Amino acid sequence: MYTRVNTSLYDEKRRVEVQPPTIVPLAASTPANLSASIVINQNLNNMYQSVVTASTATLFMGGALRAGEDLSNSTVINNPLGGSLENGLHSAIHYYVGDPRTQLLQNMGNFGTAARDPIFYSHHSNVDRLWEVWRFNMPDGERFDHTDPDFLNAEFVFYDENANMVRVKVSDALDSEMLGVYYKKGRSDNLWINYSPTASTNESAIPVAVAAGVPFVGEEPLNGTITIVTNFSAIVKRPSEKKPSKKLEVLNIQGVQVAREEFVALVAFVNIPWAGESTATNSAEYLGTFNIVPSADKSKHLNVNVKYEIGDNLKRIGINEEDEVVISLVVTGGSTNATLTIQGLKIDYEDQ
Ligand SMILES: [Cu+2]
Repeated sequence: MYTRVNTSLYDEKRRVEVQPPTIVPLAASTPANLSASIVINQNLNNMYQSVVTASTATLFMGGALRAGEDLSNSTVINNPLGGSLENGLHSAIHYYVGDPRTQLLQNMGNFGTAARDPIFYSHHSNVDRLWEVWRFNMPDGERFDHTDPDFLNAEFVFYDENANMVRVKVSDALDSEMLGVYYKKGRSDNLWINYSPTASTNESAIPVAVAAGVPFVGEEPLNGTITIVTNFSAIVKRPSEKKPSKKLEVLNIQGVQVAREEFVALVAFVNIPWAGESTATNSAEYLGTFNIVPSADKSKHLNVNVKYEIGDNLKRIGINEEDEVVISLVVTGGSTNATLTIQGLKIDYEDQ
């Protein structure tokens, strides 16, 4: 219904290549010539990794918003900005709907213009719906939002339908029924909720990585910043003690810095030292994607931590006792000017 020209739902500034019946890929690295069934499998795994295994509020939503933080220019290093829902799924749709014939992927591919496209409102309703599915419809039971009072009491100012200014707190928006919104769980949700990614490798890639000279990288501060142009692999230590049953094993890509001048995606894999732009994202080695959508304000610049649960991935590959794993980061999506740097890599146990 959004494609009918001369209707109020139409916007000419959209990517031509992903008009129906083409299926939008959720990974920016997806080559254009893949068959629909491969794109569907990659999308199902993307959904699985971004919603099902991202079981904590921090992994799924990002860190709790605190008073005074400028979200579009965050330098709060220990507070991940956005989680898998926002940086992965949500931003992928912004990127793919935005029109590459325009300078800043207008309209949807740029946060300064996204709401000019009517599809924005359906997209954001679906993002809100996925939050609800994450809260109440996951196989491991109910999940919980941040309880930090600084987050719950953070306020935003809006105009209501009578053009009066109203203040809304985060805590006012947590119960969708209170907002008068009811979401039905779609039958197709079961496809990704129950998706079971198979591994493309079946043993630890550490010996291969060591032989190939893949470097060991520890947590920040390192001796220097690591610049990633296209792809980078590292051997990363796992915690030495056994994982307590109530904790999650989490990779923390520390201090990701990038200018927000153009779209760029950071794709993470485990146990594939040769991972590159064409590595498929439908297997258990895929951890997730951080999609950085450009900002019209050129002074904006990110400095954030990016976290992915990796315990489920390692279990599916069959890596249990190994002390180290190979982590690969692929920079893709943008033109070659984007410089992305990181400050360290750390694997830790985090509370569920
Ligand atoms: Cu959005």
